[in-house]
Amino acid sequence: MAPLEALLRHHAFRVLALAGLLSLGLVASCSSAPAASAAQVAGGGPAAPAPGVPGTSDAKSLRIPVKADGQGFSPDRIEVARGAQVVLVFKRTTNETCATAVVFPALRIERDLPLNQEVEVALPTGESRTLVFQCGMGMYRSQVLVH
Ligand SMILES: [Cu+2]
Repeated sequence: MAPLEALLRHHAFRVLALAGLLSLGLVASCSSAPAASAAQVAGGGPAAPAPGVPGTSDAKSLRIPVKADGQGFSPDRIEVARGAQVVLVFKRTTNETCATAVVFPALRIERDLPLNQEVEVALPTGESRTLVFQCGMGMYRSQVLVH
């Protein structure tokens, strides 16, 4: 199957799935996400650092791995404490996804995600807000809650 064709099919499916969710009013519900994909990370608490990954950022920063694959980004919901030094470490693990880049619209950050390469994005956590990140076309959406 041609990659473009796969992408188009993927997006067509996502549109249908999103339309279905919208009609059910489930979009805003946490329970619509697979339980395993949600993560809560408290600043200063036991983090989930990627073992064996050489730290290129400040040792005190919280490094949160985010996987990009055929299901989109996981975890798709991340909570961090306001004021914490947070670095999201993205890694795309398959070509069977359109999440070949990650975009933070509110931050005007856009990064390519080369296959199997870690890409770090430091987050501003000075104010309480929800930071959405998504694939280049905005079909996969995840969020970071700063509070
Ligand atoms: Cu997409």
